[in-house]
Amino acid sequence: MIVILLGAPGVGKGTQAQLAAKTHGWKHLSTGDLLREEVAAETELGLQAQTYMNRGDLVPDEVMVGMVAARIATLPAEDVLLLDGFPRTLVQAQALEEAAPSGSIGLALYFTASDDVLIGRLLGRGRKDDTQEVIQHRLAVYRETTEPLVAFYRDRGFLAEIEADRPVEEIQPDVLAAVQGALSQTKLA
Ligand code: B4P
Repeated sequence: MIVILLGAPGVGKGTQAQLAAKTHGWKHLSTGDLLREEVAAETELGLQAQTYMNRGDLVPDEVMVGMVAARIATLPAEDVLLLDGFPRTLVQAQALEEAAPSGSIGLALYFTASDDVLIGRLLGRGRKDDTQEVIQHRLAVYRETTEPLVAFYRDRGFLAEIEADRPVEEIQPDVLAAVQGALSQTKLA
């Protein structure tokens, strides 16, 4: 089953996904991490992506779809894959529906926190793309381009909302409960 992690930059998608994957033996695919690996290896894709990431813009859809599609097409039915940072646009969401094994998208976890919390966390994280100006831009891009996916997945009956302005270890049980709930639904179907 594919579990999509949705939410603003800095809401803690990566933090929750890493911990949950380690604890429960789930798979974790982070498009941000994949891009940062490409940047570190100075590949052609990485050099292209870096310009977008440093500005706080999204990397073009065709690059991202190419990166994810091949990795999910062969997902065994019994595996749980936490898809962290993808999709971020409607085009990516539609491409995911085409590339994913039939019926495998089972849940979209939507993490929420106020802008003040997000900005504080990102400034604290201190990554290269975490400057005040870039953060403001990333939040604006998120509101305009990614947030509409909340309604997209709510309409499909996949959405579970998680209040993320809480300690990491308080959020984890909610992640587990939502995944287990979705898994039991897919077994009933
Ligand atoms: P990502 O790497 O996906 O990063 P993110 O959304 O900024 O952060 P996340 O929500 O995972 O927060 P984190 O756990 O780190 O994206 C980076 C860039 O890559 C994008 O801007 C874009 O350019 C590009 N990109 C990636 N995917 C793309 C796509 N599909 N299409 C186009 N472009 C794409 O947590 C943040 C901080 O908060 C950490 O310091 C953490 O320790 C702290 N924290 C987390 N949870 C906390 C909690 N509960 N309490 C206190 N602190 C917490």
